[in-house]
Amino acid sequence: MAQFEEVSKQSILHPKPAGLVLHYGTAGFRSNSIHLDHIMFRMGLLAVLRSKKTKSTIGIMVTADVLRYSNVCLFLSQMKPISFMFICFQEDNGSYATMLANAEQEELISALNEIIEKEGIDKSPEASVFVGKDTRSSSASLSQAVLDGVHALGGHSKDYGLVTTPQLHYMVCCKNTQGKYGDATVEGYYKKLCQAFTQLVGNASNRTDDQKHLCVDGANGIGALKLREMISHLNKGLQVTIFNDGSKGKLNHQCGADFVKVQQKTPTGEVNPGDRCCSFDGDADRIVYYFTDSQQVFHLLDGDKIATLISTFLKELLIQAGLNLKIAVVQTAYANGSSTDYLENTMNVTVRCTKTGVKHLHHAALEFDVGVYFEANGHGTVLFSKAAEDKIQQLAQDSRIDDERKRAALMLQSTINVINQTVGDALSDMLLIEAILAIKGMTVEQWDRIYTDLPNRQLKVKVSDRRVIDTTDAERRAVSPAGLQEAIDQLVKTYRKARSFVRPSGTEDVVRVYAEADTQESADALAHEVSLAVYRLAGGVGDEPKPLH
Ligand code: NG1
Repeated sequence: MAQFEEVSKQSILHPKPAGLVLHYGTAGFRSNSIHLDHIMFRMGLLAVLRSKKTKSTIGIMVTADVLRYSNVCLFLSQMKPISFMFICFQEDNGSYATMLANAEQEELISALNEIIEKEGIDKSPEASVFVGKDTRSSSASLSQAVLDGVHALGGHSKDYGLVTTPQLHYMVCCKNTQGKYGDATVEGYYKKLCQAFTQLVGNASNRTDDQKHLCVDGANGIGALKLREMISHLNKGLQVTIFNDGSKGKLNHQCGADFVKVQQKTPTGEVNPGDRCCSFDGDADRIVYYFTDSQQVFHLLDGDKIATLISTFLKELLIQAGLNLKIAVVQTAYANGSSTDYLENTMNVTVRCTKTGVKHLHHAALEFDVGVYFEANGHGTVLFSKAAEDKIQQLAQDSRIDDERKRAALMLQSTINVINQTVGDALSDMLLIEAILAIKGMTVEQWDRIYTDLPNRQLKVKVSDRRVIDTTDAERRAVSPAGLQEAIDQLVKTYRKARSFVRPSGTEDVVRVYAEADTQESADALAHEVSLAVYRLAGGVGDEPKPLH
């Protein structure tokens, strides 16, 4: 077949280093960019096959949210609410991608044929692939490799150039819904979100300039660039000071959502006491808020606090609108115990816990009329079922209802439009949070006081093979190696209000340890003791973990 000849010819220009084996992890392939050229080319090929099979547009994003790595995410944001993020073929969970990525040069065509046969792919439909990239220096050549792969197999491509990961998800969704979700352009994205934001804050009376002011740490990444573009569509409805905007500092270095969440401190840059601040991550799909008080004490408002604010707001609106829709919050084991307790026992909201990784949260959220999902690190969004959207739409157009119900229905409608339902999106989440604070007339301090986080600590342990750790119960219990869970249970018993779990990271070669307890000293001590147990029972390498204090 002529196309396979082209693939063979082109693949020589994107050679696989012999013997290199990479796995498709929590959010795509991750490695140093020098190892990724052949992967990018081959994911271009796979996207063409996926597009032919589903008769839809596929998105490929060349990005990473942590320093050092580049990764490639493949996704299909199809008819909402079916958004298959990061999954190459619906059921295979990345195994075709892994097979294709690791096929030696001479095995590539037979690997492609195997996928075509197994999936019964009809080669005749046209294939369409959207490609985006972030600001890191390796992204330009890597995204070219993706485009080469798409073209080698005869696919059509649209190169969006520099965009955030959530923006590309939005484009793909718009294309696959024939424009029902919005215009598949960056301009269309800004218009949709900003119009909805402006309508929402129209419900906030007497908003002062102070309340409109927000300091944004752009993590020296693509988010800073795109936020600057978006501001012009906001008609001064939000006054943003951007720092770590990429003009000097390095991507994610001493800044960004992950730094702020894990280090529990402010990023590099001038932040005044009381300023309402937020940090994006490198590819702008996560956001956390924070402020320092007059005593210089740092207060973090992470994904759990964000989920609480949003779900409370939505629940109140649903009640005001008289709509009987099932709302739930989806979290992971990393959610602070206080947030789960508050949601379940004070807000009476259903809470679900899933494995780490947004694909798990996203799918769990689809089971509800309104599914609010957030990882504690600030990665999340809200999903509305088709039935819920229809009911809200009908109510908003119903001329027989009273003013309060009408207002609530219209606000729900604008809320749906400000949210990027395809994936967690720092820009969209920021607009929603700002609108909620404005409507409720709530300061960041008041938001913080909704509940008090249990002190917690996250640590990493290096082991020779992190796969020796196997978990169950949404990663809250370790089933192997033998004796580890018993050791954790014993340690947890020695602290008050304590909880701890361990799991192998899906993105780094480490085991992650999480602990929370009634005081920071106890959380730190427990995290250290559990790290030691991991080190001793799961094949730790290097020096033994040292106490934090
Ligand atoms: P791993 O490395 O599997 O823990 C991390 C984050 C996830 C998710 C992915 C993808 C934590 C504890 N883990 O996964 O929540 O965001 O990266 O970026 O924050």
